[in-house]
Amino acid sequence: MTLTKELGESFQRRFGHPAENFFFSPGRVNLIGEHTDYNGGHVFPAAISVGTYAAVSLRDDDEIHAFSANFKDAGVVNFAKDDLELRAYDSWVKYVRGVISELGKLGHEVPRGFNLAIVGDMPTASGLSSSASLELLIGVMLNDLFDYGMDTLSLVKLGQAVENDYLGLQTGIMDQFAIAFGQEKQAIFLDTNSMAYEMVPADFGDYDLVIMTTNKKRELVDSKYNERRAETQTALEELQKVVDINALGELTSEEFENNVAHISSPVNQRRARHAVTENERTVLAKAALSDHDMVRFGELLTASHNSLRDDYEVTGIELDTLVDAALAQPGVLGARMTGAGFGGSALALVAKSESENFVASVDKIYNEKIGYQASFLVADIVDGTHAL
Ligand code: GAF
Repeated sequence: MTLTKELGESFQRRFGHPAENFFFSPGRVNLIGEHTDYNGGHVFPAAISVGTYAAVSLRDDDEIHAFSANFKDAGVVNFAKDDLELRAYDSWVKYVRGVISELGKLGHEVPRGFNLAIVGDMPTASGLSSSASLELLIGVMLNDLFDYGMDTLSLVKLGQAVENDYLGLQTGIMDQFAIAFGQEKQAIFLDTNSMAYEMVPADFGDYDLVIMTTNKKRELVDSKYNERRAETQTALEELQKVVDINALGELTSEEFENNVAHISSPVNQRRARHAVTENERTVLAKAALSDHDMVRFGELLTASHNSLRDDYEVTGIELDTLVDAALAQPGVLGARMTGAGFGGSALALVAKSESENFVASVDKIYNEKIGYQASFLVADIVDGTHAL
């Protein structure tokens, strides 16, 4: 049975009538360009087939009744449509409140209540952006149901505002952008400085893009993320005293090395070096993928991981184990962590003929070293958030 059918049945059981509308919102994988989106650099993500689904029907009152098949124990959560305060115990419902709250700031009212059931098929804490997936799912759904007439970029910014303003996480725009603008079999090459973007065929030739999820419990990711953001911001402010730039992404690595001594902390020097070199690698990787030069593309993926491990320090033993194990397998051209890091997922470019053996071997090495299993999936690149 498909997940949409299952969701429809679950909706009917919970609410006693069929759902009127269905929506799907993908997750995202970032090919390369990590921690560059809040440093005015390039990113190169794509929307993937695992994500979140919603089934919805309008109510005649002002209540929202919400159920998630992934949080069955919470049952149906009921709240008034203007009860939008963030609560510590809220789990996934905070994204519904957050989207409605941010819509309100834009002058978009939710005129009546609704019954909502959702389900997601991403591995938990996978770092494949279940939160941005959910923000876009709810945003696109309400835009559709209540005819706000918001365009895709406004919906992207709405999702980011939920993170930045409602939840207090200083995330960049990459995840929401990839999830909303995604197109089947295309990666999105986005310049976060100018917001210009280009679709690039995500054609890996004889290779699969394998996503490897650590299954590490999510902890401290948000505070460490905000800390990294502050470190690169401090480095930028010191550099701005001597070079005329708005963002680290405007520097070549040569210009950076000529001026690095103006960054007072050695740690912040490394953080900024990552932002600058990662931006360059992303531009080169886009050219390599466009030229079908998989060997070069793979080398850049691995170089990105090394920089995230050594200069940005956002990998950790779980991600490093997956990447090292992946690189030791036959037919692997490159591997790197993807997303914010500190757990979550990594990706590897693996010869299709070796994919099965690859999963078995990496799974074994990871389990032996870390003590629990990783999960694996071959990325399928799909369209952005839409009605079904
Ligand atoms: C998280 C953030 F949400 C993105 O904006 C981005 O900064 C990413 O980490 C790191 O590249 O997914």
